[in-house]
Amino acid sequence: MRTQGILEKYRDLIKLPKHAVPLSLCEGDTPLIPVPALADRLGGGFELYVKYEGLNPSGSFKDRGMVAAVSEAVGAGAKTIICASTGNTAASAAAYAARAGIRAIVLIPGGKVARGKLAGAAMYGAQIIQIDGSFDEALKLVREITDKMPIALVNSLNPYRLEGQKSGAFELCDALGSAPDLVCIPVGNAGNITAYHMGFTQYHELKKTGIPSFIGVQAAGAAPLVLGHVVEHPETVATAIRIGNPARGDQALNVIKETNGKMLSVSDDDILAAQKLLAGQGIWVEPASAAGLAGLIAEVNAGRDVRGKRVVLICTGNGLKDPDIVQLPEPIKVRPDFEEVRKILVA
Ligand code: AN7
Repeated sequence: MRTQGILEKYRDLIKLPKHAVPLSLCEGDTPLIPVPALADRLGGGFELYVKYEGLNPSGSFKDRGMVAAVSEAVGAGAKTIICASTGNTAASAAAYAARAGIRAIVLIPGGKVARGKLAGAAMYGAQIIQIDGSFDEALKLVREITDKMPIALVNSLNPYRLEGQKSGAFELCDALGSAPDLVCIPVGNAGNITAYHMGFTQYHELKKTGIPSFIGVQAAGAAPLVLGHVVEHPETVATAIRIGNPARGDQALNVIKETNGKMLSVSDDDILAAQKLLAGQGIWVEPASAAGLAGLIAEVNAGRDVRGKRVVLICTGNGLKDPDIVQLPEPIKVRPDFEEVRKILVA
């Protein structure tokens, strides 16, 4: 049973100021699930794992960084935190603000925020403000607000977000005995890929665990880091990564360069197909979280040799976050009668 969170578990490795307060929803320590059937579909001969981050307390990877950011903010005296969000950051900020007894304000882009995320933010008690604009505009606004008002910013521009987030890399090294060879990760605002690289680098300096290559994956309609320019009107079914001007884009590109990795984009159809493949293994993730697998498939199809390697897909958010993406079949309706149901089962 998990009885402590990442701040306690990795207290010697996560660098927070002295004023940071204890805070935990027992986040982290998420499953690393082997998916050999998917590896076989890709030609086999390698190890493939899903790091199932959707099993964090608020249902996404964001909890790792958020617990650190809120711990620091509260210790510094903050009574209110704010973030711009495509949904998961909002739910996570709201959860940890509730836990710490402070106020959370979340700015979301107009439309297209998945219902499970908004429901979470509302349930945890955050004030939700929808702006008539994009995530990128919301983030700009949040920067201005936190410059001018006594409100703490908890987007991943906040360095403590990365401090907590890097714990995912520690867990991978602990579980596998050393770093995997390749990490496939969806990229939106680029905080997560930056943090994982920080984590692997820190662990390697301490324990010689190695540093993996990174495949960063964006949605084709929101792929500024692949295109090399800001995308004014990002569009993708993977609304979590509907971001046209990533705050940590340059750092993400550095990670790719340093680790001999690749930043690529995949179509919405490929993302949804990858989501179905994962669900076929019993692992239901939200669309953005399937982008890593879609990217790996694209790379293997393009000739990347992964034989003999250990590959990890970072599946960032739970499928329950975005129920509306699922096309529900019309249920078959019957009277509660054995014969009627039997006829359907043998048809
Ligand atoms: C499921 O919640 O940006 O590259 O505001 O929710 O670190 O931004 C979400 C991002 C991947 C991309 N997968 O991570 C937000 C937000 C899921 C996400 C990403 C997000 P970053």
